[in-house]
Amino acid sequence: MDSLLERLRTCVERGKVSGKSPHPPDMKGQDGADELARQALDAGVTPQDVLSNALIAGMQRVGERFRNREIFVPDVLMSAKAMSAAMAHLRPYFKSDVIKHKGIVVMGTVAGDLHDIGKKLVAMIMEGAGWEVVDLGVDVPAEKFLKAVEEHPGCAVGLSALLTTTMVNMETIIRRIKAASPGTKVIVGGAPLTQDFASKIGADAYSPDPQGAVEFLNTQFVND
Ligand code: B1M
Repeated sequence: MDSLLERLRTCVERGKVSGKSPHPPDMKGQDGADELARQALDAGVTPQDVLSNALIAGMQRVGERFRNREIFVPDVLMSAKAMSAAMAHLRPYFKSDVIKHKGIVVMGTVAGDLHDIGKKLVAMIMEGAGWEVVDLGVDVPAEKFLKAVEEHPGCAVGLSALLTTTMVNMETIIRRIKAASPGTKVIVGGAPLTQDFASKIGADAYSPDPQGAVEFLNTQFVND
């Protein structure tokens, strides 16, 4: 069991997407993140363990190696692909059996920022908790959030940012959402954020993880 998770973590670290992918050359012919995630779940490993102990742990290592200039952007992209391939197997486990949705959350990675793995993960866990997520994607400007808020009255908004240079864009987006629709609650998250920063930019909530975002939604928005 542990060895399956270790192998899966290595696939994320090394960017080994599937058995068919030729990258990295020294892992050619071996199972990749796609197959190993399936095998781990079939062997009874919990989706949470797969997520925390293989996928997130692997990506954490990728971040460290990237920071130390041991690997470069193309390597990180392959790791992101491997992580996405594995996450596809987790999605059904996080699907909600709540028939009636609790409400709508408009989610997006803010303008200038292309990181979407964390945002997709948060969206998946929100959906699993019974929320309908309207995912606007990455590099989302204020105008697009405003349009979505107008189209989904009563929704909450979730903003994600992974760069210190883009987290500052959250402030403008929040200001414009609040000007157009003062009652709209905005949750922010992403690795460089802090509660202090979130409070300064006028966010209603900050969470370092998906669960905190869901807890906030549940306390604020469950209407019956
Ligand atoms: Co980039 N990148 N990247 N990158 N990248 C980081 C963020 C970095 C920390 C790496 C490093 O230097 N160690 C660094 C930022 C430094 C900084 O700003 N201080 C960095 C950099 C510099 C860059 C580029 C500028 C590199 C370059 O081009 N020279 C460039 C910027 C491109 C752009 O956005 N304009 C860039 C590009 C990329 C790739 C495209 C190659 C790829 C992204 C692919 C993709 O997302 N589809 C990538 C990746 C993969 C990373 C790292 C390695 C991993 C990010 C990730 O997916 N983590 C990252 C280093 C790291 O974080 N360790 C790094 C896994 C994910 C599950 O975690 O996203 O944190 P995370 O989400 C978490 C929480 O933050 C939270 O919950 C999630 C689950 O636990 N959360 C929320 C997130 N959003 C939330 C919202 C909420 C609540 C919680 O409520 C709404």
